[in-house]
Amino acid sequence: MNKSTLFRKLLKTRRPVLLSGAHDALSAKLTEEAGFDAVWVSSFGVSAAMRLMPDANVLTMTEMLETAKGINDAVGIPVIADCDNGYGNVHNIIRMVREYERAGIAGVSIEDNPFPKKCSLYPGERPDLVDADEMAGRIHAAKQTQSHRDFFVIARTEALIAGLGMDEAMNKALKYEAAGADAILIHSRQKSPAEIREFCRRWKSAGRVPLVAVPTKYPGITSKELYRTGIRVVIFANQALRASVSAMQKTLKTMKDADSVQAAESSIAPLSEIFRLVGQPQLEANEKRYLEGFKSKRGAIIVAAGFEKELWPLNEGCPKTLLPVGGKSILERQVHALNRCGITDIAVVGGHHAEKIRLPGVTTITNPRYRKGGMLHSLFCARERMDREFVFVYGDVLFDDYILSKLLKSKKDITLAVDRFPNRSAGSAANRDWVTLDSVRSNAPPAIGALERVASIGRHIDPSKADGEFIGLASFSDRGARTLRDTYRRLTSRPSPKTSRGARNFQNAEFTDLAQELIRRRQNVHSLNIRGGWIDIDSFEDYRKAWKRFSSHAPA
Ligand code: SPV
Ligand code: MG
Repeated sequence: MNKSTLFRKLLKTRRPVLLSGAHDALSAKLTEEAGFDAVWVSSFGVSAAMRLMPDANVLTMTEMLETAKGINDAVGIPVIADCDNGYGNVHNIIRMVREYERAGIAGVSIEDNPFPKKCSLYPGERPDLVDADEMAGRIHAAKQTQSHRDFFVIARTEALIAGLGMDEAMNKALKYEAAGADAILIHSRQKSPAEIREFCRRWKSAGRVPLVAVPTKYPGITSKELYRTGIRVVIFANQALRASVSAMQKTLKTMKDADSVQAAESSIAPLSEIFRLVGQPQLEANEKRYLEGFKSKRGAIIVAAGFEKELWPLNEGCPKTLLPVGGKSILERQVHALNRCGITDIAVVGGHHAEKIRLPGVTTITNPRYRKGGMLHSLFCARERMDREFVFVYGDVLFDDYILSKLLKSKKDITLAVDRFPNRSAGSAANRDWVTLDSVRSNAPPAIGALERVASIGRHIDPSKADGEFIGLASFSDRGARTLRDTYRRLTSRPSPKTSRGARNFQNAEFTDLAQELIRRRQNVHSLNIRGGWIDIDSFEDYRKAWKRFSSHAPA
């Protein structure tokens, strides 16, 4: 419900509507929690607390409005803003009403002080008020400007404080009512509520709109007593501010005297209370809902365990994946590429000099059997990370981002990046992961970016008959990961099982042996067709090529 409407509903109850002054969002929240009906944005309090300024129109309307907005946003109850004299003449009031209403403030109070004003409670202050017609013009302007019919405009008269007497106070109030005021705030600084009672008595027969009072100077009276004399709205304007000053002074002295915070601990709000007030539990909930929920849950496993004699002595003291290529190691380039595609949960399975693999944000898993087992065993050293979708990367392959981002978009359960235009003569053709595809029947050129079913994979394939080469980059959906795990478990739990082709058993197998076994078991394995944009480093010649490529290109 609109807060102005809510405020008007409060006025229909048979009890005083009780407001307490707030100077910031926190004090407003405490006001609401204490059970007050609405918040009074006190010009006295905001000037003092927000800027350490006297209540004398020193703060601008914008500063007051900013605070009122913060207050209004912090609470569900209506907020009535003390807008002093309206910050100028009617032009200022027109803008002010527009801005305050737009901010969701339920109503404003405008007083008949001139601009600039001084707080009427200051000692010796005897304001010269603007004449009643000018003030009536302010109220009329405010009422004409509001867009919601329930926006609430309180006309406040300082006539009693200015010493103009009861008759003049009554005349002014009636004029403001005639100009459209929704309520009259009759202010007094006498020590007794006598003049307020007298005003109420007269108003009963002369006025129609509700009366508002601020019993700062006659504090002995309760809001219920005021209600019985004819006041509908009671404002406890600055007591909360003053309480906070006393509490801070006392605590600061205690801590300073004791030279420790311990002495204050028992008399101050626990940290948990501040956490609660600012909604810290909601912060955690939001984080789970909006941040973690949208973070890529996909992890990556980089297998970099092997020792390749072809590269000796380059890899004598470090794993191949740490060899620098154009200023960054192969592994760093891989990790950065994964990060750029939103994958931050990365594990590297190391073997040969695994202790050297230390990269921020990357978990190192060691395969102590790296000399005996094949690549597959190394991959399954990270089986704990295969309980959800993941990307699998050979530790010696560098690839362009486009390949990875296309692979991540694949909706297939198991997708292998396959170069459809491999250089069949380069390097040792026998040690490469050749692929044949189901669909390749015609002479039509391969569709780059397309997904096709893999018919067979492995080193056993005749390079001249291969449709492409697996580049060492694969993605698995949740289901694909489950299939991979289950199949591996079944194969390795049998005594010395044979792979479909070649490898002595699955303990020593290559990744492609398991992929081939999946195909044999009629599981779908797909290729993502690519053309170039990658390089694997198996020899000095590859390493030299990689250097050439990455010292003249933008980093991969
Ligand atoms: C305020 O709180 O700013 C008021 C009320 O205007 S009083 O200070 O009591 O005048
Ligand atoms: Mg004020």
